[in-house]
Amino acid sequence: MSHEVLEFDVSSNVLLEKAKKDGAETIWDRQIAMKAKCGFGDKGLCCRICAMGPCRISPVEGKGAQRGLCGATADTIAARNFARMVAAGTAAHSDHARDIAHVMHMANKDGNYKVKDVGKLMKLAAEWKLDTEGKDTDEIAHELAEKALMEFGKPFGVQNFLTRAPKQRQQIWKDLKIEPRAIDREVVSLMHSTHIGCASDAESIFEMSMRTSLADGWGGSMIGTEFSDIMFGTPTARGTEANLGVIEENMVNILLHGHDPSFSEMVVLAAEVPELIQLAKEVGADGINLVGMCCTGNEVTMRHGVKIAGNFYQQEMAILTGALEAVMVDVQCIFPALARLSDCYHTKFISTSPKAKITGSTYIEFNEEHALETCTQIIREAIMNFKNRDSSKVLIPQIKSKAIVGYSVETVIQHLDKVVNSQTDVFNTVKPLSDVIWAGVIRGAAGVVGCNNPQVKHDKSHITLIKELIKNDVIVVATGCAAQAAAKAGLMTMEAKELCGRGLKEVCERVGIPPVLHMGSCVDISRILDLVSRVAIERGLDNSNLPVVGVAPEWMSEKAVAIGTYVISSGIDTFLGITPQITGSEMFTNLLTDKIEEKVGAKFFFEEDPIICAQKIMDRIEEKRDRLGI
Ligand code: XCC
Ligand code: SF4
Repeated sequence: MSHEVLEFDVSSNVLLEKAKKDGAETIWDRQIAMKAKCGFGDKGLCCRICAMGPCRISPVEGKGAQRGLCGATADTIAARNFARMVAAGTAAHSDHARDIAHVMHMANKDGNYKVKDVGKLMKLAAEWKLDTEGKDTDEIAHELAEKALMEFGKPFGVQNFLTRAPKQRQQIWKDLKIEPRAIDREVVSLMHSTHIGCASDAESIFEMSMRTSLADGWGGSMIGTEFSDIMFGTPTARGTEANLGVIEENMVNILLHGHDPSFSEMVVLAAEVPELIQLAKEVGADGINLVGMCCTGNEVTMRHGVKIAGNFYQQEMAILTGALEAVMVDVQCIFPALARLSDCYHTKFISTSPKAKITGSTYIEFNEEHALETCTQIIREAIMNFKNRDSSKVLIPQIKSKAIVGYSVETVIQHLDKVVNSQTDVFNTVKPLSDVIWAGVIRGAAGVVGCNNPQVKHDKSHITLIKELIKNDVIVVATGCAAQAAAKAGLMTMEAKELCGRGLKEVCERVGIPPVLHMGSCVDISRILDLVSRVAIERGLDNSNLPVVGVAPEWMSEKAVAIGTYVISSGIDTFLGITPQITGSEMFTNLLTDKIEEKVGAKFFFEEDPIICAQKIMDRIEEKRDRLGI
């Protein structure tokens, strides 16, 4: 049986036609208006961190300015710009995590936020050496939350979660002096070091960037994931659907977009309130249809199976359908353009976070104390807006795919356990996974992550690359908008095993998993770090010894820069499908794509062609296998 997979996302074509008719502006119009990119910025050679500048370094040596007014070279400027992206990305992931920790600090068995996964709470309490004797669940949650909040500002010591990494990796971090201390401290410290007249040595700036990024991966992001699981439930495998076709004509459609599950979880709860469903029927709809987008979409699909309307690039497309009663957003990856675009339709664009007030939106502040109340109010607004929908302006592309989502590390291990049945010594480990890799049935594993970027055709790099990898018996784990691209393309179904090589296909059949596993949102890349480290530890190796890679085929955000940096700092090669803005410095480019390997055992690869990128990944995986003698 052949399984049909789209090559890129086609749901948008018809909507872009519609946009023209409706007089609505999209990212493509703005891209045309933008004309050519700034050549200096594109190469990382523009510095505007002080008011003597902006200073632009000529990319041609010996021609034009070679130093900024303060004397900063191309190397310094490129490294500083990159470092500041790492700091911003780390800040974004970690500040999100901080909010989750605060929510856990208000856990109350009679309140809005209750501890959902008590087992995971107790495990983490033990891991963090919390004395739980004689304390009830809420008390333990509060104390653990306080410990997590200390991870952001503790004056001494390093991140608690570092001990999850293989011993060898911890030693590398120690030797390089890049063990991340308090999260806020790393961000602040990097901002300090990149201030005018501070660090100019590009290599040292990058080392500090690695330390800051590790505060993201093994700090903020890991706290975000673990504490979300405790509060909202650890994801388990479940079915869902993905793409704009999940928007339904006869329903009150509400799009959830953003990142923080403490908001989206409450919206999910509120959407189930019987009076609200009744109200939706009273206004003539069949019910309430909650659909997700970007990482918030991943959070709620992993835990509730909420359908996925699309990824980053589709946020405007969803509104163009004319069938959304409301778009509810919190933080990150929300186009400011959505405000103007919503005005072309009846859609209410509702911002909720004091951290992300958006010009032209309706602002209804979400506050954890009155969480359910606020979400109920917002949903009510959406329902009351149904009558304003202009049916002549509705066009929903009937495209969607089924998908299985919800692969937390716990769920992956559970699935593996099923196939090795009752061999108690391997129970609850990743041994079956490492066994199939060692046996060569699976050649390796790839984490495919990240955004969409108009520099490439929507989802094409994601899909092409993933298909090549599974064809070559590389199992794929995915998060973020890459995961949504895979879901929309039908790659997260059992049928997708037909696209795999013989070995991976057999594993999928025996374990009962699709070849591409949805591991969650972008903070959930911490799940991938955890899984890889478990395999390494189980074999007595370091992450850098394993035939595993990270790939961000269509990345665009500062968060992605932080991620790529902590992934290589964790010993895992990272392939970027979009070249970062650093190529104006040959020295810094060489450092990232070559020299850094001597220090951390991994490096960056820049490759924009997904087919060639897949080949390079396979070469690297086979190289690692050879070195292991497997
Ligand atoms: Fe944002 Fe997290 Fe990128 Fe998607 S993948 S565009 S960062 S939503 Ni995280
Ligand atoms: Fe120019 Fe130096 Fe100021 Fe940057 S820090 S803008 S290179 S003077």
